[in-house]
Amino acid sequence: MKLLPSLALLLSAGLLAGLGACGKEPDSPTASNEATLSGPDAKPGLVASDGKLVLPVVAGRPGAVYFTVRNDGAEPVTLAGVHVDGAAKAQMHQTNGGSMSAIESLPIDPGASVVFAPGGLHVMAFDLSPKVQAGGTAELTLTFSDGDKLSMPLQVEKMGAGTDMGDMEGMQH
Ligand SMILES: [Cu+2]
Repeated sequence: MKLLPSLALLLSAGLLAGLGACGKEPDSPTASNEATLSGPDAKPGLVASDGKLVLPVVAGRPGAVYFTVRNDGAEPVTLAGVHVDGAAKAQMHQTNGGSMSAIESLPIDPGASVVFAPGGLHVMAFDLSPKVQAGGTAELTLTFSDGDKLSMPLQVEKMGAGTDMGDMEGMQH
């Protein structure tokens, strides 16, 4: 392979997205496997990291999910839905000062990262299963407007002393 790895990844992503091949990549039965190395639910060109689910102080309240997703692809994508394994329902929220509101979709430009972090964007996970316990893991699945999905592991944590969850308390969901 004479292509740089990152370029090869972009080319693979373009191929999978139906954007057209440049024709320089020789046909090979293994070429189509490269883009699936990170899992069957990996949207080409997107990189997710730092996933965690913070449990509520009071059982029965929603938990909060934080993560980072970076668009390494050549095309803009739009995050259109979220699902948390072990939660009956999940929703993207944006904190605005002392309150928060649900957001339906979130565009991510090529080269851009979107950070879901305390005080800003977050995913609320409602009606958490008792199986979701601190020290364990859960899974977040992002759905994009083109139907592609991206799953990532979440470290499940108790709310720590350093975690600012003050913005969760005033909001009626
Ligand atoms: Cu919220």
